[in-house]
Amino acid sequence: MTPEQLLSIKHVLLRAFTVAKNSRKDMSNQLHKDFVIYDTFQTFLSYVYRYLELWAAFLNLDTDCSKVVSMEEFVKAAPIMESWGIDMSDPVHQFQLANKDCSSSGLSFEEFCDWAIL
Ligand SMILES: [Ca+2]
Repeated sequence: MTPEQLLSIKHVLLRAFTVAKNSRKDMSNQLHKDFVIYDTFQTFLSYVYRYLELWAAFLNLDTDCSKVVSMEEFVKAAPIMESWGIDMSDPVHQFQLANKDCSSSGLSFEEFCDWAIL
């Protein structure tokens, strides 16, 4: 992982922030809708950790550094994902499940996270 890749975690933090602030059940207070507050901060930190792991995994799959994982990259990395405990007996099917917008270019980080977390 290059230093530039490590510095490009803004979207990781934004995703963790969004999930954490939306995890609060009581949304009657506007403060709870817009901010991570004391009781959601631990959730935020756990999501930062989880999404950083996913970001590192995504970068390993994105071998041409295009910020999307193509089907070719995805299929080629099937043994790696199998070692993570994911059933990759049909990698093309898994790619199709993850590629929610059916983009021909490949999987975005968000699509990869949604697929990996399910
Ligand atoms: Ca790529």
